[in-house]
Amino acid sequence: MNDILRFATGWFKLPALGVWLCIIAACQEQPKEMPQNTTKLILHPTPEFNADSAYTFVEQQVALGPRVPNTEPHRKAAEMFLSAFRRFGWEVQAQDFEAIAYNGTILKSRNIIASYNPQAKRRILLAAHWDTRPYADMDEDKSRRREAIDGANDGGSGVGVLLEIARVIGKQQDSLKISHIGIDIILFDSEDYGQPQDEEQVAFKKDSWCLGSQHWAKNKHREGYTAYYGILLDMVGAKDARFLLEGHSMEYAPSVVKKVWDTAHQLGFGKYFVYEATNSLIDDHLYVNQLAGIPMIDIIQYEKGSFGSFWHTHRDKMDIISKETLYAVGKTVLQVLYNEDAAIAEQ
Ligand code: AHN
Ligand code: ZN
Repeated sequence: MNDILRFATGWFKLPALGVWLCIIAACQEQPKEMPQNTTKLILHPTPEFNADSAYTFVEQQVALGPRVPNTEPHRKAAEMFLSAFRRFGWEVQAQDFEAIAYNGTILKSRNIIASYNPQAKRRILLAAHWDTRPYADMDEDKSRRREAIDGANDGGSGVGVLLEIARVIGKQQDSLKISHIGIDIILFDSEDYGQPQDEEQVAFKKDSWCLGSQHWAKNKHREGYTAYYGILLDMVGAKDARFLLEGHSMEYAPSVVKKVWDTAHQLGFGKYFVYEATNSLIDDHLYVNQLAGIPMIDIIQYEKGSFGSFWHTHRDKMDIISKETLYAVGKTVLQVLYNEDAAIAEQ
């Protein structure tokens, strides 16, 4: 009798776990309710975001070659970012560290941190990863899957938009000068060295992506650093990109998602910023949320399980980058920052 009971409960436990996993997966696919643009926002004046300039910043990165950790283009790119932020009048620092990749490779890594108004207490954090993938593991051509990709979109685009934001904010004087909030831009390194998707012999290693954000979240550049909230840009440059409501962003920072998407809609960028839920992703914002405790959202092209057909292939190069998309994202983020500065000025 006991044996039968044990057998019965044991038998029930296995499918029960499976059923739970399915429920969790199904829940993630369900659209989460979000009121669409019910709040009419005041759009405070901002300086112009120059899409040609943002595009040039992407081109300059790609021109160096793939920015894979432990390579010359990677070293050069870091120097280029440091001098660009300095030229734009931002305070800069490099956080150097050694990350250990999924396969044991030691990656000489650098998080690049630029600060505007470093003394201000109320801060907004913007971020993107700057390294590029050492593989094209999703490429159709199997013979080229172990060659590094250009990463114009994946790596280049987010950084291009953030450099342009830093440039225009840095050069303002008088009425368009941001003076109440502080802004930090972190370019995370070693995000894209995750385990290849076509490699089955290696055991799955948790947390093999996003090594730079994991390091920063555990070792902040300033003791006790925190921010009101953060916005991560990842793959924000492709033509006709659509940014959906990503699961972890909705879980940790729903009001920030609403603010950003409402702002985009009011600026006329509704075709890019779509009020539609998509599942939760492992990306730098996850570690900033979980380890650093700063609510951070992800603006990322991801829909129906896909980051775009060019993702992690050799087609991720300059010709998929659209100035219009860069503009929609850059102008939206700039508007959010200026609205935030005006809100604090009015207090
Ligand atoms: C994963 O593929 C697990 N996360 C997406 C993070 C990523 C890769 N962003 C750019 N490349
Ligand atoms: Zn990638």
